[in-house]
Amino acid sequence: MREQTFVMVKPDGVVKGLTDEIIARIKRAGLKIVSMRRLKMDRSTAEKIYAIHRGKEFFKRLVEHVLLGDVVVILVEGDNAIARMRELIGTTNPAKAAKGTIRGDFGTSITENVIHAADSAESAERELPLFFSDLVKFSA
Ligand SMILES: Nc1nc2c(ncn2[C@@H]2O[C@H](COP(=O)(O)OP(=O)(O)OP(=O)(O)O)[C@@H](O)[C@H]2O)c(=O)[nH]1
Ligand SMILES: [Mg+2]
Repeated sequence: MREQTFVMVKPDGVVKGLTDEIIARIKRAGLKIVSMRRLKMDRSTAEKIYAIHRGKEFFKRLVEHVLLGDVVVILVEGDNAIARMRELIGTTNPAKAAKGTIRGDFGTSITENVIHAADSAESAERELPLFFSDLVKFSA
């Protein structure tokens, strides 16, 4: 099924210069970069992206991390784009993520894990309009 998903290179990934490598991996997987831009996240948007984690012990650390520097937000489209992006990024904790995944190759800690990708269609539909409201099409 053709899907759109939301991907974000976190500040640690941007600072390490990983954006080009991440874009290359997404394209090599046959997925399309519909739009992307570099920006400084504001607190309210960061808290919306991670609203599901509000109240957890790591919530503040997580939000502070994405506010540390520029992020790169990306609208990715393609067949099964949501699940395929989750495969490309690897599991949350880089120490447990497989080699060959973005987090497995470049992540340094569970907070500095380089990249975010929406984990479901519901998350993608909630997260994409925060940045790409003019481009998002949900056809189901
Ligand atoms: N310090 C800390 N951070 C955590 C922990 N669990 C999750 N996080 C951070 O919170 C983010 C969101 O957590 P999840 O949504 O459960 O993990 P995820 O879907 O693999 O990661 P995202 O794509 O960033 O949403 C993770 O990417 C981590 O940076 C934890 O136990 N400790
Ligand atoms: Mg998540």
